[in-house]
Amino acid sequence: MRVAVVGATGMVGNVMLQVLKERNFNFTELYLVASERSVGKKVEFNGTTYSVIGLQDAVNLKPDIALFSAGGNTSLEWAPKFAEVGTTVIDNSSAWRMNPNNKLIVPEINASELTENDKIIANPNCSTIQMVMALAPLHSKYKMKRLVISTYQSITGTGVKAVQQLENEVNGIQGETAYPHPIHKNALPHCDVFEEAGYTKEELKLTRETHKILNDPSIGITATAVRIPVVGGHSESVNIEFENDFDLTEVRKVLSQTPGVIVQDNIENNEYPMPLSAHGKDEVFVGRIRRDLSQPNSLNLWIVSDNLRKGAATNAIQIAEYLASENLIKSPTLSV
Ligand code: 2RA
Repeated sequence: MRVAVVGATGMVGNVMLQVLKERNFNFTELYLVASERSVGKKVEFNGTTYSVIGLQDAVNLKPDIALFSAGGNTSLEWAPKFAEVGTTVIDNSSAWRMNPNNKLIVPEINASELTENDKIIANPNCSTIQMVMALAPLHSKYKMKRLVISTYQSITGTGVKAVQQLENEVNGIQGETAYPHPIHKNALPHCDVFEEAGYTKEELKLTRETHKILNDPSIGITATAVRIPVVGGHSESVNIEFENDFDLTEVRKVLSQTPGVIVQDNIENNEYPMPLSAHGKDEVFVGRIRRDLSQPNSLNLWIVSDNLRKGAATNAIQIAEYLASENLIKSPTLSV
């Protein structure tokens, strides 16, 4: 299996390489791909020194799979070029997520939708992935009617510039900024850009992507996405109103039995999910499981996960693993 990592020098690209190694992903060739300014850069990976190549060279090599995390514009321009030569693209940007011709996949939920004809597959937004991982099994059992979501998102979701801004502010250094305000000792209700009706793109992603992944546009969803000065992962407070009542013990059991989800909920011992403990792990952690006493059939959850791993790199690689295990990757014909 010939694999290209497009955006290999970026934050998610680096985590993709780490996860490929951890999961012993079975590749015969690995191509590290980045923008022209990084071409030729040497990258050490798993005991081998790789030289970063450009996008057109990568297309010409016709990899079986291209894992993209290079921004929406690069995906829009280059994913079709890879697909044209027969490469299967798994894209971490928002470029293809809401396109009706492209699948939006969290393997534990809807990998079965995939066929060998899917050549550009969208990886959902990190805050969506961790939320639907916990909500999908509950939706199947109790049918969700409405969600009220508040997120508390890691600055790593914005990228290196944001991490640098926080470091500079902590150390009292003036420097480039990723946010319109200080992030140190602060909370910004502003993730991505403002769009319609006063919602940010991040908040609308939670609504639109959840509808697509669960294939149920009837669920009422409203979100407030907040950026906070942490680096370990995204946290989410989710209030769920179900069509039907539920048993709290059964809710815990359903979550505990969901692959990829770990229940951390023992308030007597101050045990609940936190970004610090979720950092570097692939699971989605759920705690503070409790009934909403203000209205019937309603539940509160606290959901935490490493946004660079299950929220991005690991989910994308799990899609690739599924495609490989189901023989859904038609290798491009290489010119002899
Ligand atoms: C963020 N989910 O956290 C978005 C993109 N990674 O900024």
